[in-house]
Amino acid sequence: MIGTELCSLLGIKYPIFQGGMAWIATGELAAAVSNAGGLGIIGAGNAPPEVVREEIKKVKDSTDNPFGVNVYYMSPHVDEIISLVIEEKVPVITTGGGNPGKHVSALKNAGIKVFPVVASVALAKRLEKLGVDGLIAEGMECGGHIGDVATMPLVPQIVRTVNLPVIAAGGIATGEGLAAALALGAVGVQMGTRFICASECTVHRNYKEAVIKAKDRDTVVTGFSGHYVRVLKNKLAREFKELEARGASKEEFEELGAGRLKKAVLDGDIENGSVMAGQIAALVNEIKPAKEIIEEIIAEAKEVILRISRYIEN
Ligand code: TUI
Repeated sequence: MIGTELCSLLGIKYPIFQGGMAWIATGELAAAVSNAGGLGIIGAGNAPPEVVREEIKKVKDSTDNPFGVNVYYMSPHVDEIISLVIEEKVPVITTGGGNPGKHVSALKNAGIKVFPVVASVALAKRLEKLGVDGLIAEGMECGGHIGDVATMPLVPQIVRTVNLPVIAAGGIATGEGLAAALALGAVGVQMGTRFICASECTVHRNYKEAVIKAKDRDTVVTGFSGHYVRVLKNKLAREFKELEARGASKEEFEELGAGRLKKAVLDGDIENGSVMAGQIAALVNEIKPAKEIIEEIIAEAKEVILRISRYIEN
């Protein structure tokens, strides 16, 4: 067993969060992860509240264990999603794509645990002052919308700056990654890419197969200043690179990107869709149930920690 203070804080068996990926992290996946002893998280993305309410219902119908919702701060529905999670008494909220500061006290008053994703030390400091319960330090190895610091330098800097539980994210999919995160001072990990390939993940099969096929250099970062997105290389990624090369405007990027994640996730169009995945995709090699993924990672991490402890000489 590997248990950390994160487990007692949230009432979960293992210190593993499943990334709240827009379109990908549905109620089915979140319920499977929570039933397996991790924290399953629904990705609200840009979805309207009625859609997210349905996903919350699916989780509540399938598990009594704690679960979360990820609120994406670039969504036009942020305020409504915050009201929804309060009304539904969702146990844990993670946030991404912006500063959730203005909602922290309302969420805390409702008894919700708040774990914002941060990609910088500056935002970590500001959010600690507002009373968040913990932070997810996300390095730029991860898939989707990214910051610009890698996990290995980001996590210990945030751990040394704040007095809060820190969860490491970005580039983690195995027990070695979990052990490394603990070594950096984190009390848990968040994994997105690995859970795309959970059997319970409802993403199109082509998307899962693209992740499984990916090798070390198969992701690329596309976008414009302040809005960078890591995806698997494909036709769409090449089109984004052409926009970058000719210094296209924010509007042109937004136009090219509109609806592309949905196209990959639901239609399985992995050439013209946005196939968001982290650099660790190369270590994701099979589709299996969330429970087996989690148990394998815990067993591997235990082995790694025991193995490296033998390097200590008396
Ligand atoms: O949010 C993510 N990753 C995501 S969201 C997403 S949905 C999407 N769909 C279509 C196109 C683009 C995105 C895909 N991947 N990760 C969490 C994250 N948050 N990474 C970076 C940040 C972040 C950025 C700025 C957090 C806070 C922040 O604050 C700026 C400030 O105000 O200081």
